[in-house]
Amino acid sequence: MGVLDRITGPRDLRDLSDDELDELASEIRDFLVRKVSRTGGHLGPNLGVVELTLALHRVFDSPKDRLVFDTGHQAYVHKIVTGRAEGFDKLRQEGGLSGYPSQAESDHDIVENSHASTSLSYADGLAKAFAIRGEDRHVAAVIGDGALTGGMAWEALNNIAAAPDRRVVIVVNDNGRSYTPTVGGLANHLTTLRTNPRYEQVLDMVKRRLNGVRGVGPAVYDALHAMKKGMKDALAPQGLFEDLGLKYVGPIDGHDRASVEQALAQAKRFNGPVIVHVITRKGFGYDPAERHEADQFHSPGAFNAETGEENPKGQVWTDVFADEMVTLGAERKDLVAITAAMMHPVGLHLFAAKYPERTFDVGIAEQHAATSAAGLAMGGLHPVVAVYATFLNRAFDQVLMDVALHRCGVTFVLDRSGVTGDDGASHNGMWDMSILQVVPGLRLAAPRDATRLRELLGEAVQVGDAPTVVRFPKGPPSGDLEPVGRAGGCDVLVRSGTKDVLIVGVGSMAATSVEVAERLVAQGIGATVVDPRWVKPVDPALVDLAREHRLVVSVEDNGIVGGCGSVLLQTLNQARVETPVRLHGIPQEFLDHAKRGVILERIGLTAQTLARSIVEDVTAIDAGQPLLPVE
Ligand SMILES: Cc1ncc(C[n+]2csc(CCOP(=O)(O)OP(=O)(O)O)c2C)c(N)n1
Repeated sequence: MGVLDRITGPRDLRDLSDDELDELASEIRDFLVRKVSRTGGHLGPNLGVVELTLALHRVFDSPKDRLVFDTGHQAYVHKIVTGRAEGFDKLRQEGGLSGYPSQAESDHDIVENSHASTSLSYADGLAKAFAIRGEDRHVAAVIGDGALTGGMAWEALNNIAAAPDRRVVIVVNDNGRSYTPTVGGLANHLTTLRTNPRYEQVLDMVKRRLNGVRGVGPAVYDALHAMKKGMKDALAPQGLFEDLGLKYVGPIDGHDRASVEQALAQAKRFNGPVIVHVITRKGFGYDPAERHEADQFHSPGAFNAETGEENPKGQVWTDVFADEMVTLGAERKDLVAITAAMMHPVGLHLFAAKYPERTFDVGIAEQHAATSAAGLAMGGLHPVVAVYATFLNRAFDQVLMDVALHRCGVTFVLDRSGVTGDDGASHNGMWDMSILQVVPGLRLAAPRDATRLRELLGEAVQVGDAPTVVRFPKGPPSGDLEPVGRAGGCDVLVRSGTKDVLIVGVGSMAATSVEVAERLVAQGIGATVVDPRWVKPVDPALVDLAREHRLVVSVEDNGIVGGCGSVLLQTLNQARVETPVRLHGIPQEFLDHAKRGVILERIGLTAQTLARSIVEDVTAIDAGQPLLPVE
């Protein structure tokens, strides 16, 4: 029986000897590699925080004290020591453990939103609440150097620092990387802290040397001491944190558990806001991860645990975008690319390799990315901002007021739109087509296949006086679907039989809609399928087509509220088109994690379920009855 088998909760960690704790750390690393190799998941970040997490749970008394993990992708070790090791067989799968903290799973989890840079704000609020309620509880927030580049983290620091009695321990888990190395002034500052000799040591050395010179030394030392702050800044400019009024402890070797524990205990005793700067290595202890240049196994799919080789994926949407950006970059010298700390995941690495001077990694700063893009556009360039769809939510006001109001030609490329699945509620890209509908002048394209992605991206970057958006899902595109005709700017994909049903298939749902049509036609129902290509603004051709059919059906991989279908319905209403309209999309809920296909099945976005529902609607229309309500 290993040490890990004896751990049922954090209390069990308290009685372990140093040797047992070392053994436990090693068992946890083996466990992580073994389990994540089968399911895929956030490996590198978790291998880096094994000692840190053990130390946190030995110093703080969770769940009385609150541990908040920023982003939450590095909470696997926390899950293991809080009694959830068995759940790792079904990590990120339907009914299994979430890849992030989850209130439903454990009292030890509180913050489960995996959008970055929020932990310090939650911690600030929790500490205020404990103080007002007179509860003797501490809060420790773990934030990576990547998440610390996000604006919200600095808004929180500004507040936390203003309350010297607020009991918040901020652990900066500094591994120098987001996916790729963290960039920017803050990253440079952390590097300086990391690599410079600690100023106390240097001061000691100066003191020893000067005191050795009789008559001169002490006076000079006193003068020096008076200038301590200036001296300190010159040697190791940690002024950044201290000038904010935050106590700084560090840098600490994050793989030396005893040192981390000592620093955390000291910080806890301080009873005020303290930054504990811990240096860790992403992927620590697993050679293939440590050597993995692109992202040190930040979030691999399933892989061979012996060799570290990832299972082959085939071409995904991101690859098509990556390739097309290089082509467009050659044609358009004014094209610039922006990533918010996700160069490889959004596919800008190829463009960056070719045009480094035209590529900007702005850190985990989607808001800044959008407004900075507006500035670039005002300066005469055409920026392409590539982010995951769900993270654009952060920058809604910037898209609306800074880009659209100023009529800036900026193209937003939204990868991982629609149902993404494995990463749970916060990662589904199901909000963009609703929130962006309200932005005046914005044009939004949803390509159905690889050829249309290239085509629509090319069209988008031609628009110089308004924001454009191109959104596509996770995974591989379906094979190219050639049109049989054109209606306005829409591609007609199927025109079969009488004009009974008009199906408007948005983006990846176009392929599903074609399958639906085949099923309808097999049952003697005539069907037309169109892919609008540009879903915003609504193409007037759709209004004419809707008028000619007996039922209009929209199918989209986006929240049903305020999405494309809903705007189409509104447009038809305003045009006084009386054809009944049925909307299909993602129910407006926070969807639990599971594979994309499983979720699409569950929410009825499959050809079989859609066809069944349409047949029911057509039957009702034939019988002169109203359409049945949605279940
Ligand atoms: C708002 C937002 N943008 C982007 C991401 C995607 N993302 C997840 S983890 C990560 C890097 C985090 O780096 P860091 O905080 O240093 O943690 P590490 O993985 O290095 O431990 C990014 C960019 C996110 N979760 N939230």
